[in-house]
Amino acid sequence: MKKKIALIFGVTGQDGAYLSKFLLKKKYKVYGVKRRSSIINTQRIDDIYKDINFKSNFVLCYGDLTDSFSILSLIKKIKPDEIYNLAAQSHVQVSFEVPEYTADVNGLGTLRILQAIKNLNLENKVKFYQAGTSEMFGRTKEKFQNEKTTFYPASPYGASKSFAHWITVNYREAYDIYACNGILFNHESPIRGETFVTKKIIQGLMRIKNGNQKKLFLGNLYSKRDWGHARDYVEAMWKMLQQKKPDDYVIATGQTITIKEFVNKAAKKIGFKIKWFGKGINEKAINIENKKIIIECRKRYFRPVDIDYLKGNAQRAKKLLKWSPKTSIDNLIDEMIQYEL
Ligand code: NAP
Ligand code: G4F
Repeated sequence: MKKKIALIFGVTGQDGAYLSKFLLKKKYKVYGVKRRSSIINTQRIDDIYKDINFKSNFVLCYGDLTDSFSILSLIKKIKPDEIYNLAAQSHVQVSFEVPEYTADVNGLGTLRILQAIKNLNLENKVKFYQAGTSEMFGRTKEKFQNEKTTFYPASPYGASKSFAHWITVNYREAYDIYACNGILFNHESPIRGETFVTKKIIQGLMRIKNGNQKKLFLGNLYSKRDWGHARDYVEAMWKMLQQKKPDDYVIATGQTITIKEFVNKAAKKIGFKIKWFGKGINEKAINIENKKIIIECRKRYFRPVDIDYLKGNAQRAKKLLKWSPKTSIDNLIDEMIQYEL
């Protein structure tokens, strides 16, 4: 039987690495697109080359979502069965600093892939996955967000992803492309980028424990996030492309906790006894054992506007995709700590 071919944009990222390994286990031939960088940044996927069964089915190519030519020629040459668009300027706070670039990569980049599929007359041959996000719900007042919740993005990132979502729906309806939006809530892992809050907290606390760092500086401690494990979430991406009809699905755990609660859980597991005091920007945590302040807040980590509350309802994915999250928040934190050790 002919091997299925997958093309992954954003292969060097957290999800790109998990998805590549997931598809290789399923015997796909995987082509991963990476952009040019001044230093090699393939750490998350280097282990693929150590696996004799994986390495012959894994090919890295250069491309960039801001470059239509590279997208078009890659799709033309590879003729994939499935395209996963995971590439993005994915940092919400950074999107306030580089809004135009964020819109270009995340919004127009998605359009460029869809238009390449159309220009190459592959509408009936290729399936497309778009990496949507709970950030599109933004400042909604809905207590549980699902596929019907109205978008109210609260950052250039959220707005760019909302464009990507709707252009994916539009190409599906206009040209009959098998195109799906995954609306994924926050998902983390040991290989999460170091400037996202979960990784920053665990890495920071571990360094403090080992005497390699004195303090951890954070921003808003009171926003709530619905955190799952990236390993579980990439399975949902694949499942979306194996259905009879394309559709959009929320992927979430249905549990939500504050950043502060996440810190408390991680600190306890790492062996700290901490006590909080102060308010707002002056809120701090001390290590009870030596009375040293180990966590402080800094203005630079607060966003011009933040999303206070995200909690997803993934009932539809449970019912139709037979998908549900396997990793609890406690197991996720344990795994992230273990990795730092
Ligand atoms: P990530 O770790 O930041 O990975 C993003 C990937 O996109 C990296 O491979 C990055 O390359 C690549 N990229 C950035 N700009 C590019 C460009 N101009 N051309 C080509 N590639 C480019 O993000 P992630 O956590 O794996 O998330 C994967 C996708 O899901 C993203 O689209 C993100 O917005 C979305 N999402 C993530 C979450 C989450 O909680 N993780 C939730 C919902 C949606 P470099 O390695 O060179 O930077
Ligand atoms: O870890 P974060 O930067 O993730 P955020 O903004 O929720 O975005 C992530 O999840 C989205 C899905 O909902 C993805 F689409 C997106 O690509 C990305 O993966 O921040 C989480 C919360 C925010 O409320 C932020 O204000 O943590 C708060 N926070 C507090 N201190 C901090 C910090 N965030 C960061 N990055 N760094 C801090 O020091």
